[in-house]
Formats: sequence, structure tokens, C-alpha cells
Amino acid sequence: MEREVYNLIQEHDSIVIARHKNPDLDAYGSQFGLYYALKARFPEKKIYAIGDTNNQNYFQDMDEVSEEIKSKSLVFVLDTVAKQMLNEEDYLYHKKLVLFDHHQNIPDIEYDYYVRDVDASSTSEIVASFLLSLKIDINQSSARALYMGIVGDTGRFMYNSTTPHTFKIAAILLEKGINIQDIHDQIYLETLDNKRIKAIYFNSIELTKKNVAYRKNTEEFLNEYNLDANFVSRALIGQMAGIQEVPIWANFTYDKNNNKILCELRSRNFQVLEVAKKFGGGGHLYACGCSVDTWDEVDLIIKDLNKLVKKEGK
Ligand SMILES: [Mn+2]
Repeated sequence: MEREVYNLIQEHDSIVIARHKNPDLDAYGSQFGLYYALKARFPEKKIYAIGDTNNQNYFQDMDEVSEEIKSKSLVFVLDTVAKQMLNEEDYLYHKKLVLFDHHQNIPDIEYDYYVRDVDASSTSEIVASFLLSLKIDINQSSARALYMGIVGDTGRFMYNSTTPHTFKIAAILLEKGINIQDIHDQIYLETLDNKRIKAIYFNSIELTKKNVAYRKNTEEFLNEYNLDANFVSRALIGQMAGIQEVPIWANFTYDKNNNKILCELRSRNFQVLEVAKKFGGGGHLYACGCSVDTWDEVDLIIKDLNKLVKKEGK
């Protein structure tokens, strides 16, 4: 399959690299990891990185590409295969479409090739393996991006998704001369304000009878501290992780941009994915999400999570 994708790259004069919206480090890392490596290898081709942006963009401004150019291009979609995670304009127009992903979902968009590895720690790891298998040089910019993506999705090599292969890839990336201290500072240094918000957040988490921890982040809470919904949803949930008594934790955040409630579900050993899927979402077995319209639905999710603990009686 790698060979076929390589042939597609060679056949096209323009290549567009997209990834899911509200990008996390792995979305950016896989995107720019592929981008910088292909740019160096194929200087004569037009290569674009597209999508929305946020405060985790440690790379460069995103490109604007017309429908006309996209329609003639080989388009990559990275770190998702699900429509609801994508902006239509990022995958609809293409000559050929290639997916790279490590999630459990079944694609609901049409594609030509699908490079899938649910055992990979991250899409960045898949991209690194892809480049290595084709002997496309991973330059330092590419290595930095891919390393960031792996660090992001493995929680600095702490999650179970980290495999011997992940470390092999990380070793190869380090050999490119990237500075991991700089990388970690860029990702993890935070402001005093941020630390204070985390304390406020943590002090108001709630628990079900089975110690499912959750927090409902209302519009009022976001407004009071002038917080971004994506930040609250994705960055604050970690505050509930790593607590002995808490088997499952969930974060519910009102997002005024689309009038939805973003739901993030996490667990060490309960498969919360089944609950996310029931409510139209997806992701990984132990880390996943969905979005719903009402707080009543949120209460149903909390109930289901509580039931999950009850059922397994752990
Ligand atoms: Mn990922």
C-alpha cells in the first residue's frame, strides 16, 4: 500500500495535506511531518497544509487552497476518517484521497487508499513509518513535528498506546537533531493564569456514586474566566486523570460556536468508547468523545458511564 501511495505522490503536481478540525498535536504533527518531508523530497511540487488553526500550532500559517486546485490534487486526510471531525472543504475536492489514521472508526468518507494502524500510538507514528519505508528523508523540521505529535498522543510516552515501535521511531527522530527540551517547553510551559484556572476547575469536579468524575462547563463558567471551549474541553480533562479512586472521568463543555456540548470521556480500564459511539461520537477505547445538544443528554451519558463501572464491578 505504501508503494501505491508513493506512486500517487509522484503522479500529482499538487498535494494537499489536511487533518481533523480543532487540531491536536498529533493532527498538526502528522500534517507538518508529512508536509516538510515531502517538500524537501519533491521541491518541484506544490504542497499545501490546510485546515483551521488554534493555539497548538507551533509550525506555520495554514495555506488557503482553491477548490479548483484541490480538485486536481492528491489530498491526504490525517488523524481521522470521520466526516464529523472534518470540514467539508478539506476532503470533498480531490483527484485522489488518501487517509492515514490510528483510530477505531470506520470511514464514512470516500477514499482511494486508507493507511490504517490502530496499534500505532499516533498518526505521526504512522507517517514516520510511512516515510521510513519509502526512504523519504525525515528532515529536522519534519522530525520535530512528528515527535510533537507522538508526545501529544502518548502523553509523553506514558499511555498504553506506547509500543516498542513508538520508541524506535522516537529514537530515529531524535537522531535528526531535534531539541526535546525546547519541544517540551513549547508544549507544556503554562501561564500562572492557566494554573489558577486548573485549580478552580479541579475544586469543582463532581462524582457519581461509582466515582465517575465529571465536570459540566457551562457558558457562564467560560465567560466568567474568558475561556475557549476547546481549551476547556481538551486541556482541562487531564486534571481528573491519575486519581486512584476515579475509574472514569468525563468533561462536558458548552461550545457557543456550534451551540453544542463537547463531551470528552476517559478511563484507565473501562471501554468508554461504547458510550461515545452510542451518542454519535468515536475515538479510542479509553479516550474518546462526542458532542450532544442538551444537558439532559449529558446526564444520560453520565448515567451510562456509572453503569459501566457497576457492570464490571471493578
Ligand atoms: Mn491522533
